[in-house]
Amino acid sequence: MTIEGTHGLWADLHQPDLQPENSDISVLGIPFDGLASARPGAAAAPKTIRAWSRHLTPFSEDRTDLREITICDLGDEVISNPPIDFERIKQKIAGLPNILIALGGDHSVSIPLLQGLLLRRPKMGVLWLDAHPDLCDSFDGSRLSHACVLKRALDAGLDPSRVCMVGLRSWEEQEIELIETGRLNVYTAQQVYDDGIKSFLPEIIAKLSTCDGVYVSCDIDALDPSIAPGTGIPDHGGLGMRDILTLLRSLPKNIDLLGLDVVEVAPPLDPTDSTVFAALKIIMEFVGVVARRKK
Ligand SMILES: [Mn+2]
Repeated sequence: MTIEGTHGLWADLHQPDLQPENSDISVLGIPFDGLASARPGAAAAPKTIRAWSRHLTPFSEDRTDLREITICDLGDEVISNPPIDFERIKQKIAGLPNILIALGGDHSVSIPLLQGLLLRRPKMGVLWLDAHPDLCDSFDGSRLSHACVLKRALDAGLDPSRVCMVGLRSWEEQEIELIETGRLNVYTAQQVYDDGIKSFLPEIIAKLSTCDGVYVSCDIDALDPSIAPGTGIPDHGGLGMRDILTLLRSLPKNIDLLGLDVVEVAPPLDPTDSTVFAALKIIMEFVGVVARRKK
């Protein structure tokens, strides 16, 4: 697919001569859906998300000029042998000098991202936006499945009390004990609907403020499927877009932002491309948060 844009890549924020060392944000695509348990399609996301990024303006909702920010798009990491390729990505992320925006892929691609960031920031916090906790030790015969992502991060040393999970609403039996007794901070989609995201912000911010950096992992299925239907396992009763944007916008300056991934966007499953635009909304408003901090 070729989409002619009215702007350049990443709404003009990408420039070809940039390196991670002299830019604010690095973008990395990981077009891989080989560890999704149902309905692949997320491998097509990086290409489609980038293509439509050329149609966005360089302003966030509150009219922050995003051109304060430079984005270095590093292109795609190809996965042909997950254990080997994940190790390479982990090392690359561990050495990254700026803020990461990663484009999945199924959620398994976040395994090396989280592991790599933990090498840099052992007391890292994670804001986990997802319908699912991904706490299975093994799933479908694989310990690298997209259902095992957070479990692998805990194994790598991520402190569960530094994890805030928002939007949860679907559980495997093997995950329930960790959810109920594992010191993770859980805010279900039902709680957010009943009490509003703002009622949980003070607690979430307090937890994340004790960390030496915060990473946001956003499975697009955190959103309700009426907003983002193009994903492998849609689960109804999900978050609204405003819930996620309010969360991102509320992260205070004293929280060092390490990056964001947006995963499980499956363009072939959504002929309207609404799911791709939902991903872009989250990405560009995250850029807005970074831009406001730079002022
Ligand atoms: Mn999920």
